[in-house]
Formats: sequence, C-alpha cells, structure tokens
Amino acid sequence: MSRTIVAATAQLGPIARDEPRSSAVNRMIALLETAHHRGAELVVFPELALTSFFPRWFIEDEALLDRFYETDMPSPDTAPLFEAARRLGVGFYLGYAELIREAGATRRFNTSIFVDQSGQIVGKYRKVHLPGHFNPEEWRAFQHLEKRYFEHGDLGFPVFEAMGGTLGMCLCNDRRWPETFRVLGLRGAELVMLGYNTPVHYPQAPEHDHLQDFHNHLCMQAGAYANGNWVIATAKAGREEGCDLIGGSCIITPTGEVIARTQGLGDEITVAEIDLDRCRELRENVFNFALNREPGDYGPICAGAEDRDRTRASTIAQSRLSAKGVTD
Ligand code: ING
Repeated sequence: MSRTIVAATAQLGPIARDEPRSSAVNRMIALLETAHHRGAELVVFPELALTSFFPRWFIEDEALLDRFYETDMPSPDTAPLFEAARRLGVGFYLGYAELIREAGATRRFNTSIFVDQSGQIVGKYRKVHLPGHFNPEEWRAFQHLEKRYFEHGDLGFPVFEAMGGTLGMCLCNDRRWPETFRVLGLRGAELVMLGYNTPVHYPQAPEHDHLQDFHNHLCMQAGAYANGNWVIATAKAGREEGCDLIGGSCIITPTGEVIARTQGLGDEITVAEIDLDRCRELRENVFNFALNREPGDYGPICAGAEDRDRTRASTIAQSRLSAKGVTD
C-alpha cells in the first residue's frame, strides 16, 4: 500500500501593510477550495502568511509592532481558515508571527504550525536561522529586522507523525542551511514543508539579485536529494509595499526534481501527488545514513554551539544598548 498524498503549494501574492487578517484568510480559504477541487489533501501556505512582511520596516512603537503578531492560534480571525480546512478534509502548514507572554516576559517568534485534516495543530516550529539585522540601517532601501523582531527559535527542528508519514517544517532562511535538512532527515522527515518571503534585492550583494530564483531552488533541491525527502515550499510573492519578492513556489521529489511550480507572482495553487515511499530510493541507498555517513569526521559542523548562545546574547544586549544610545 503506497503512502501517496495529493499536495499543493498555495502561493500568496502581496499582502498590503493595512490589509486586515480577514482579507488574507479569505484569500487562503479561496486557495484551499481550489486545491481541494483539484484533489489536494495537504496545502502549504507561506511564511508570515497573515500580514505584510513587516520586518522590512523599523517599527519603534511596540504597540504598533505587536499588531503584526498572533497571541492566539486559532483566533477569531484565523478560525475560519481552520474551519474551512476541516470541512474540506485538508491538512495545512501556516506561517505566522507568534507573540506569547510567559513568566512576565513577552516573547516573539517567526512560527509555523501544521494543522491536520481534523483541524488539530499537530506540529509547531519556530524559526532558527534569523537573517537580517537588529538595528535599523539607513543605507538600505528597506530593512530586514528579523533579528530584532523575533527570538531564535527554541524548539529545534522537530518532526511529527501526520498524513500517514513523518513530517518536518522550517522557514525561509532555514532552507539555505544544509544542517536544517540534515537534522530533519536524521529524525526521519519524509516531507519538509516551508514558507518564504524572499526579496529579489539583497542589499549587501546586489550582484546576486539576478540569482535569487536559482538559489531558491538550488538549496531546496540539494536538501531534498541529500536527505531523500520531499520538499513543498511556498512563497509570499510579488511587489509587496514596493518590495519585489520572488515566487517559485514548488514541489520537489526526494531525487531533487522540481515537479510542480507556480508560474506567476500572485495567489496561485500548484498540485502534485507525492509518494512518501519514494524516500526509500535514497535513504536505503546512496544516503543510507547508518551505512554511509561518517559523523566522526564532522566535528566542526557542531563546534561552537555553546559559544553561539553566548555570542548571540551579548550581540543582542549590545544592540539594545546602542539602540538606546548607550554605548560602552
Ligand atoms: N528572507 C530571505 C531568505 O532567506 C534572504 C533573506 C534573501 C537571504 C536573499 C539571502 C538572500 O530567503 C527570509 N525571510 O528569511
């Protein structure tokens, strides 16, 4: 009995800064209906799918900033999406900005969840690799303040059982780091789902701007192949508040082949049937980890974990001080 799933990537075009969540949710429900009509049982939405990509702005007023985060999931705004998916019998991946208040502290994460066909949240992930910078930098055409607006994800790279297989998630910049796919692969992920918001223009290296679509697929095709897993990746695309974001949402086989991709930069569904058992073609042969992998020689990959945490803490502390004009 092969374990096939009809899956869809549900790309979103731009979301305006003042677009209400209900508008984004209605657009996603329309995409769910289209995907379901084409037989889909699983749908992947983008990163930060409920709002405009707000890290492109320096928002000093915390009350204004907090408006871009979800404190409840589902909430009255997002419940209609959960209800539509449950009614249609479709599981879905959703990226959003998460705000929690615990032990008197406010914590903010770039988060994704997986909701199964019964409408239950069965997987959660918080973005590990946060790109960009902490303090606003005037020289940039737009900011990329993920290091300011989100904490380093504290859940690692978990996998979970759903849809008859072992699934994993990541978010945007995570896909550029081979370690993301390798950790998920070592934990048995057969399908990695991810969303992304990727500007065409990369201010520190504009000479790479024309390569963004190539790099997007390069890193995910490599991750799929080197770990023998499926990848479904979904963009928030198009010119969003004056910033051009790439599209290229796609479905990639464990052999590294893009078998489905979006054509445009707007709201668009692409569907393909994935067979989770095809992972074995790689996992039992060229990427048989137990037989062929040599972790004894990989030391430098994990060296510095403890230093990293210290460095991260002091970097952020220093940045907060300099932001307040307090420099040592
Ligand atoms: N965005 C981008 C990404 O990793 C980026 C940041 C753009 C990095 C272009 C390198 C090149 O796709 C997010 N949100 O991580």
